[in-house]
Amino acid sequence: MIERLEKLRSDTLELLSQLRDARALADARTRVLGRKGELTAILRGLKDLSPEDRADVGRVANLVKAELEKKFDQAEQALRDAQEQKRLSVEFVDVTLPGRRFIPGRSHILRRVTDEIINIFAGLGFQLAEGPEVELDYYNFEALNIPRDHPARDMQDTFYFSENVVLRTHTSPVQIRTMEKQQPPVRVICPGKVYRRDADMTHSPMFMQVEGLWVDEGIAFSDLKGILVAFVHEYFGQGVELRFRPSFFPFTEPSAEVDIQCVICGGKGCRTCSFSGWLEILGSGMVDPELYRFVNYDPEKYSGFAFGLGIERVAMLKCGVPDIRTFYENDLRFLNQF
Ligand code: 2NM
Repeated sequence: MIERLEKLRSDTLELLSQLRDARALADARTRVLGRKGELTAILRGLKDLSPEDRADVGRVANLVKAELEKKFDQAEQALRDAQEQKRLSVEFVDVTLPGRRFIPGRSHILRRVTDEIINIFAGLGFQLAEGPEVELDYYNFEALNIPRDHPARDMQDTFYFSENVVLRTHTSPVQIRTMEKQQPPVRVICPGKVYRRDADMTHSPMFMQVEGLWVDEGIAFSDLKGILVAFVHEYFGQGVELRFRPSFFPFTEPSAEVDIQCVICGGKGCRTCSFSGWLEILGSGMVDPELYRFVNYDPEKYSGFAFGLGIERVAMLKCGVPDIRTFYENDLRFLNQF
């Protein structure tokens, strides 16, 4: 028995001096010290020996077991140390390398133009109002005085989810919803994405609008003029002239389109303004009293004005961008110019 133990000890130590691999080491440990291992088998066999032999062999067996366990631990540790040394000799930190540059994000130019416009109207007492882009036909058309068979629907063809659910063609439905919820005074500014069946250099099937609405007792066309002049002077410059041209919208009467002196040539005439000196930037008008029926306002008591402008158009004019699609392509070489 003692000899068997001695042989197992020397064989195992010999094996340990050769093993260089963690897997082989773990396997060897199981073969010797595991539940079905050789040493474990010897220890189990102690019960068949005479009491004297059992004491001697048991003492030696326990010594061998303790020694081998310690040697396995050391061999495993040595292997881990060697691997760590190898890793450190291959991987190293070059403290002279420059750091990785952190490029902070920034707002998209359309976001910034929108914020600038909202801020100017906030300064004129307008509150921000927002609403759904997927809208009921009722809010997008019917309540804006555009019935199903009205020819004005042709110019605002849109994307239909069903007969009664559309992608909004303007943010006016937000204003209808606002008026539905509260009696005058109402003074709101409504920015957001809108959708139309349209696509060329200056039109996109999805674009952004800002619309404004002010309804109260005694609001007149002069108030509309005052507010829009204040806005244009603040946004495009104090000296910029405005021109109001009669126009038509189904939801306003009278209606006016607003031109400003060309920001590119200052009114002398250039390609951007088609050599007219003027740029069309806004639609506006006095809210048609017919609309007040839909929102339960008293048309004898209240009057108001509304206006709408396209964000992309304003951004294109301010930044000299010729093609609307470049706003949506997410090319940072383009966007970082502004
Ligand atoms: C425009 C032009 C003229 C407008 C009208 C309304 C509402 F909800 F009060 F009826 N919101 N926006 C309006 C009026 C919009 O955009 C060119």
